[in-house]
Amino acid sequence: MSFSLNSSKIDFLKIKIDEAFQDQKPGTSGLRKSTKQFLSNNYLQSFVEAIFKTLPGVNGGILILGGDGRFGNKKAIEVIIAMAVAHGISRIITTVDGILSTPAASNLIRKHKAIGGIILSASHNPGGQDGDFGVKVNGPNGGPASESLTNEIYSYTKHIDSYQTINLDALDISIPSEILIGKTVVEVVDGIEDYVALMQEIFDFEKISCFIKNNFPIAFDALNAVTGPYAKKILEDLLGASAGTVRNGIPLEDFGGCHPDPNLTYAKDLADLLLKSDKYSFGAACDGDGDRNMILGNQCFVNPSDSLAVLTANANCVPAYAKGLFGVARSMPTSSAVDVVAKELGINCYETPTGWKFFGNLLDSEKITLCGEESFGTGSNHVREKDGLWAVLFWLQILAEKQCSVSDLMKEHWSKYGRHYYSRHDYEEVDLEIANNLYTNLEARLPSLINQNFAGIKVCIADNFKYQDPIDHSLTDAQGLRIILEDGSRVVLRLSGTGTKGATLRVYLENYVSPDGDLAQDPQRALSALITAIDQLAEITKRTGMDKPTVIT
Ligand code: VG1
Ligand code: CO
Repeated sequence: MSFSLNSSKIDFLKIKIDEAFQDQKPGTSGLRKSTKQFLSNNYLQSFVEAIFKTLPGVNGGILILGGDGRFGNKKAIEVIIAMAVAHGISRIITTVDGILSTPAASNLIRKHKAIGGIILSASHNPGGQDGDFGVKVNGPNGGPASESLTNEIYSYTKHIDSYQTINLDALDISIPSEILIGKTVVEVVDGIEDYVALMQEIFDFEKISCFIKNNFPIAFDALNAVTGPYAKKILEDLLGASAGTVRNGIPLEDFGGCHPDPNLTYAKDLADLLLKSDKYSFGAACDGDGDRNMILGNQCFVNPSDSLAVLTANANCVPAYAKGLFGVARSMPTSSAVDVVAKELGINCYETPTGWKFFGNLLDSEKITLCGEESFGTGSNHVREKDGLWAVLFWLQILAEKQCSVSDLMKEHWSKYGRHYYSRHDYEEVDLEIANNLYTNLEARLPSLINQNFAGIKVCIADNFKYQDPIDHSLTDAQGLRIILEDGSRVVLRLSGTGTKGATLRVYLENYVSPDGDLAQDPQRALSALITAIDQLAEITKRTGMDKPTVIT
């Protein structure tokens, strides 16, 4: 269907911004603030103006636009369409009802050779009027904007005083259509189809389908966020999982009050189903915008760092990766479980700072095929974002190929490669000043730790992680405090770049046990000496007043 608006009706407007718009530096993954802040003082418009003034190729270019359906999604789409028209974008591709997961957006950017995309999401942060909103900017490779583009956007926001837009009536984006506004075409596409087709190119759907239909019951929790419609199509309609497999499958503006973060704390209902009952053999959940995944088996939680290692070790089970992998990469705080597998496979393993944008150059230059982060993110060169449902299908494909359970696969993996006991302790909503002091105090003490004992073992490295991109040689520093011990165990401490209330302090703990050691310990017990040592050294309990973390993964 095609609708046309009379272009003579268009008034181009230059709106003055009254209030200074400063300090809007996007964090690890775009700009995230409270929904209320985004609604105030042309806040969204100011940031979008900075994007359109900075992103290369805006005049005459193609832009992908959509979001995770949270409160403000549709309104923001209208605001951005009006501004995109005023800035001379030739084609805006958005989706029915504006529903578009982050990996699906990445795919559309690549498929349509767009100049980039704007994804409206605060990812795993809660939504609704009292929750958070966010704007992620992706570049032409489909991945999160590079450090340099992010810095340029930030610089522009510092002196912005007006934005350009047009008067635009409410648009109907509830069905696929083409709408002409002046010289700009707004194309509304089904956001699900292209993504599903991509998954069908990568995996053997028939094999997965036979496997799950043969007494392998699965449960998927979309947490009332963006993956519901994708998961229903893939798991229930195409793979034949029983109706009701997808829980909380309709995207809601406030995610039904859920915190759409797939971990043991915020996806507890699903975790209980898998860990406390024998009803299901496999369970998975994704986050608000569909790029994260949590994998569970019956009585078995898969640590995300282990997940990356298992995918790497078994990539030959998946048609798209059967010919081998270029290499792999993990973010620095992610455990070294994948390093051991890469070594065995004879491929390179890269260590990058936290955030998917650091994988972009490695993927583009075919240095790596798979990559992942400890924060429930795994992905491959099929797009330039982490991809939750892709990881779910990858796991199901491996299990179908090997005809085994999740816990059997984990046991087999550890008995071959050894086990990297791993945990992340998050302290949320810490007073900003307290958190900053704790961090700088620890950083100042790092040099004196070298060759000293920490948890009874000698410290080899104690520093703040720096990274030089192997492709463009750009330098990124201050990416997290590391204490690495002689036996390879380590503690990492970072301050989050995605929280919106106070500071979030993340403590990452890792300890390796070789195949002949005790592989069946409780991770918190296996890591207890490191937990105590870092608490004493960094004075976490004393300074924050919190006697335990908010979230333990
Ligand atoms: C967190 C994770 C990081 C991830 C980022 C974006 O960042 O730790 O690994 O890349 O979120 O994920 P931070 O700075 O809060 O630790 V998503 O799903 O929010 O796009
Ligand atoms: Co996300």
